[in-house]
Amino acid sequence: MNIPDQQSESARFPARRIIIHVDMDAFYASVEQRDHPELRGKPVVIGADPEEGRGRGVVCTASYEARKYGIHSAQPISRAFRLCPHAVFMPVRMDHYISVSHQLMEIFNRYTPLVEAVSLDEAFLDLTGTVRLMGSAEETARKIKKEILSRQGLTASIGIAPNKLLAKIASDLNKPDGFVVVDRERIGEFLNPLPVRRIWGVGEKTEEQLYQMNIRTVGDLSRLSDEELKHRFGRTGKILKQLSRGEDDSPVVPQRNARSISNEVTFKKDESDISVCLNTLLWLSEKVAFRMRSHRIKAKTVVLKIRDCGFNTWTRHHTLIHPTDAADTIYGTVRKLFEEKDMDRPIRLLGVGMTQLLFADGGQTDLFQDEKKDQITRAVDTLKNRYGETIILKGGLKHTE
Ligand code: TTP
Ligand code: MG
Repeated sequence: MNIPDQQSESARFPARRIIIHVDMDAFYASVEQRDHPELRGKPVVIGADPEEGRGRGVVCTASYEARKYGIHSAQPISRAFRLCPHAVFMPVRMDHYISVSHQLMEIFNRYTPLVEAVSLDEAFLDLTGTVRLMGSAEETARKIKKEILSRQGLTASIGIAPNKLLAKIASDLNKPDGFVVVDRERIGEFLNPLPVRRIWGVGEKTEEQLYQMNIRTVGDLSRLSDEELKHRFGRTGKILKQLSRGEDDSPVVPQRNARSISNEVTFKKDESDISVCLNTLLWLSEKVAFRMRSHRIKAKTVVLKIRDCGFNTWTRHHTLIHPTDAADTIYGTVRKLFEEKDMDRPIRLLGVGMTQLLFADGGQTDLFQDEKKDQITRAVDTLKNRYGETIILKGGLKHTE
């Protein structure tokens, strides 16, 4: 093993950025509990109709009370029903959640123009430039949390850190209603004890490999020698090391500067249930559409990405006559593309994206702008290509039954 790098942490994080990651707690379920006070404190499951245990389709989310029974996102609804038949099962009111999301994003935008909506209930905010005007980032983050509660009656978990990677890990650490600050001088102290799984890109398979090497924590990983990492993981080893040291210089990109918008998920176990796949495509379409609408963007080209269990990857495009930001149009198109593909092997990954972005006000984004693909995106892509694991979603689509 290598002796840990002696370079001081502030030297490794030179640009003093302050990023926060806000993630709403049990989002759809919390909105329902807010709107229906009689549901507060009760197990609430949002998703497909359980039909007394015979229902097809999946759980979108579950209140924290329901999670105690083992219910979680992307679980077959029939399984959720078996786990807790007395839970309150409710359908998805997507339009409603979208309008709540827009109001949340409005709150964020009042604090900084650098807001990157990652999904309906999640955003990165770059607060670096706001300190002089608004006081410490911690104060600002607390104000945001308070404002979300007072205006929307909802709780959020927030992570504050010198970069996106650490902010995202932090927001997830103390859910629900979490507030975790990562001190730039104590990044090692923060990261080292965490299970290695907390690192972006480390999914079940990499975790297994690392366990075999007796690597359990992020600290263990960061102490592995470069040679060993290279030997075991090839080029990805270097990236793993950077991530394990909490290094990430990717910027917070407001959607207006993006060239395409996409969301994807990797199933924890390869999926052959078509209804689960279609449900996931619907959810991904909703996410993409939401991101477009919140930034007043429309787009013409719909992209479907599929990876099967053998790591064969296909992308299929369809260009619409009119630009859209409507989830049902996007879903209708990807669904068709999906059905045309005739999959004969279980699916590992699904992605939905839109390219040829147009601003709703008529302007076109600079599609050819030579925007350097940021380091973390490359890192995560490389890991995904190599290991195909759950990366985007902290909880991932857990098909563990
Ligand atoms: P998440 O932020 O992953 O989950 P959450 O907000 O419900 O719970 P928490 O963050 O406290 O762990 O997703 C946000 C919303 O996206 C969620 O409320 C429902 C929806 N969703 C799906 O529809 N399908 C899924 O598989 C997942 C993971 C989320
Ligand atoms: Mg959430």
